[in-house]
Amino acid sequence: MSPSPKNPASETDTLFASVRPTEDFRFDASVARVFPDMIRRSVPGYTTIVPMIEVITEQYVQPGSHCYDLGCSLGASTLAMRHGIRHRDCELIGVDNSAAMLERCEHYIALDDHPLPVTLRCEDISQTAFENASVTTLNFTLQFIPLAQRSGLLARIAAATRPGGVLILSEKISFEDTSEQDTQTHLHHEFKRANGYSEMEISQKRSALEQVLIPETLAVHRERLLNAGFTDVVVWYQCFNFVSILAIKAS
Ligand code: GEK
Repeated sequence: MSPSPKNPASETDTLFASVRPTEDFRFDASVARVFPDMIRRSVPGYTTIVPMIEVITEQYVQPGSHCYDLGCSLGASTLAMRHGIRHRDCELIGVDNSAAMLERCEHYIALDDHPLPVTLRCEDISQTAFENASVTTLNFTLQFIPLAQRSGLLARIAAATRPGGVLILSEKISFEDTSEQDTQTHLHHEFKRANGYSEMEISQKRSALEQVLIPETLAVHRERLLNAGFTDVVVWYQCFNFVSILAIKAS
């Protein structure tokens, strides 16, 4: 079925199912087409974290503020935030630098029956100007930002966040302890196998992501968030080597 404007068809992820040359992973049209299936079968906890983003947004959103979803992809977290925003005078802004992702995101936003407008911006989040924020989400996006840019980005978000506002940061993490690293990596691969991915798919995807998705330890994330200007850092979810963190700016 070809995608219609009203119904962007989502396909099963078979992108790494046959032998292909190792190239860095890119968020292009072929990834956008299979993305909902890919992320659900690859990221432990994703299907729990997204609905919880609605709950957290509802808790921390402030009237007359801006809410940002950075690296919004097809808008799953954007829609969760939208449904958590109870104030009609808020602005919800989704940002992604993949035109292929945003094209599909626009369709999903249009299909969602909710009165709060969503502004979508096709830009690199390292260039995004933030202001008057109450809730910002980086749901598995910071891991794709070059290491040297991460502190500056978080500092700009923290500076633009109102007292009492939050950043929801979900990431794949690494571990200092090699035995813990091995155990968590093994369990993540078992999760992918249980979701139907073959050894070849797991290994080819891993090679494609090696230079693109750079995980860091929880200690590094915690220290960077505190240095950026957030006052409390709470891990609210972990499944294997995937976490979601709430960084709060004290009121
Ligand atoms: C979800 N949050 O479904 N600027 C803007 N966007 C970027 C950049 C950048 N520099 N780098 C990567 N992206 C979503 C899932 S996916 C996570 C987020 C994953 C975008 C990229 O185009 C992709 O859409 C998204 O970040 C990461 O809740 O695929 O594991």
